[in-house]
Amino acid sequence: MTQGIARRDGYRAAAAGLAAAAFGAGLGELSAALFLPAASPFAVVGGALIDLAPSWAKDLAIALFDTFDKAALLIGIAVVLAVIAATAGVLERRRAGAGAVIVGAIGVVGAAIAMTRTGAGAFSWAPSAVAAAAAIVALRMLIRRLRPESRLAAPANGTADEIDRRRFLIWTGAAAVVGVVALVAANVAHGASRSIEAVRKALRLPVAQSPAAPIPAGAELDVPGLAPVVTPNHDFYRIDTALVVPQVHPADWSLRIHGMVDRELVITWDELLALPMQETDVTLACVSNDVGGSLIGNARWLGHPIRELLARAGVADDADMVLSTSVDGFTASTPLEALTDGRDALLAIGMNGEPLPVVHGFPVRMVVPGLYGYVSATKWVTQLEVTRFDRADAYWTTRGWSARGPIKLQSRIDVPREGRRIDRGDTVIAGMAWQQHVGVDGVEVRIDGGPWRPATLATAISDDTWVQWSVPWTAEIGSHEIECRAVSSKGETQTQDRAAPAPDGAQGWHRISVSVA
Ligand SMILES: Nc1nc2c(c(=O)[nH]1)N[C@H]1C(S)=C(S)[C@@H](COP(=O)(O)O)O[C@H]1N2
Ligand SMILES: [Mo]
Repeated sequence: MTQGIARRDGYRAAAAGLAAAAFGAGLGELSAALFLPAASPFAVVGGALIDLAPSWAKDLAIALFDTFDKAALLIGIAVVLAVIAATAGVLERRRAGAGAVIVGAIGVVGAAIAMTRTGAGAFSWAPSAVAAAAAIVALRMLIRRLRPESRLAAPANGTADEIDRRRFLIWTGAAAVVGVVALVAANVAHGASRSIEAVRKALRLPVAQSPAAPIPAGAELDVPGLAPVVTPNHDFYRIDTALVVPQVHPADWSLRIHGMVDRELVITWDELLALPMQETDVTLACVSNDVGGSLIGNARWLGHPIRELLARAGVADDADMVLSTSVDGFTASTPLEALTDGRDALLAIGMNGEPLPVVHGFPVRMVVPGLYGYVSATKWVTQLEVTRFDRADAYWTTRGWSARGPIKLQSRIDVPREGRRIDRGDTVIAGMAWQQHVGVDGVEVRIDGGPWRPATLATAISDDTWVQWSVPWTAEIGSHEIECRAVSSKGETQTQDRAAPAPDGAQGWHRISVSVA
């Protein structure tokens, strides 16, 4: 009998731990959402984990969860917290204060991490402290009702015991409900900070002084299943380390250009808008994009050439790199040459005719043709430091990726889809090819290791964009392997040698299997 009660009380203690944790997490998140959005305990811990995670873990997360990698991370944190909270509940029942110490330690860790994050303020520790304090109070209050002493003190009849347990359940349930409601409210409050979205929507972009030519008529082959040559903003891949998307008000935004320059420069949003704007089509690709992958997209960007700003600041002769910094601490190392050699490297404010979407860097980001995003496409950019590769390292460089990231020649088969069953007879094979700022001269396709056949290239928008290609195929019954390879404008043929994305981009031929029936 006593044993049974003990076991049941063990479960109840674990439940109390969970409820106390929900209560604390809810109040902590709510206080953050209302007063210090950037100091949300979940966000700071998640952000720190992202920054600390080795590259293979990041690759694995992208491979497993794709763009749900961030949701998966938050769920992971919640599960770990739940296990710790349940344990704290059990220990607190055995010994008053034991569970509270564990909860307090978690709070201290959260507060310490919050203080070390980029942009931390004097009170960034506070939401974690609120969370821990609330959880400790709830835990102690709930567990006290389970403690053997209090049970012995109660009259040894079942009715009193029943009432006690019922009260315990009510209070535990109440703590859990308050916690969950607070978490939901925190999310809603956070959503309200989408006021930045409202600011964005109300913005009118300036007219380009040098507009891009219309997309050439022959750029789009109109093959069903083939990626469109201009990627709509809502379909554009998103890669960044930001667990909470930075909400930067244009009025608060400025860009500081400093380092090895003759004169420091600070540009405000209004000053930027007053500068001549240029429109240009650039295909952006992620270095993590595997052969055949989809972490690539093409957009029409509107912005001011970065070389003009660098010229105004006056760059030292021995500088060879620009370290750009985002408001959230992300950094990228861009070879100075790529910003000054005349290519369309932009400080961009527009994407496909709209202000930059918030997830794509609103209000201002960099776009540099010919380089992978991690060394060039800093979103929410606020600083350009002119420096040298032997003096500074960027975010991914310190994590084992190459300091410079020129884009490799690549091609991809979109149609038919890998593993698809298709009907025999006349059909079409189609895909995309790219090597930004070099350009693609041709694509070849072969089936079942046979002879290479030239594909028809669509009209390229420019050397800075990807290009579609297609080739007719009379599919015969059976299973077939299709491969493609591109030839660049420099006459280079895409290498067959396979390489994984790390450290400087994937390479090798895209090969798919289809069965024809
Ligand atoms: N602030 C910030 N900018 C960033 C990143 C980031 O993590 N933080 N990731 C870079 C990487 S790795 C890529 S591939 C591109 C992706 O840009 P997109 O999300 O607009 O497609 O942004 C770059 N700019
Ligand atoms: Mo990337």
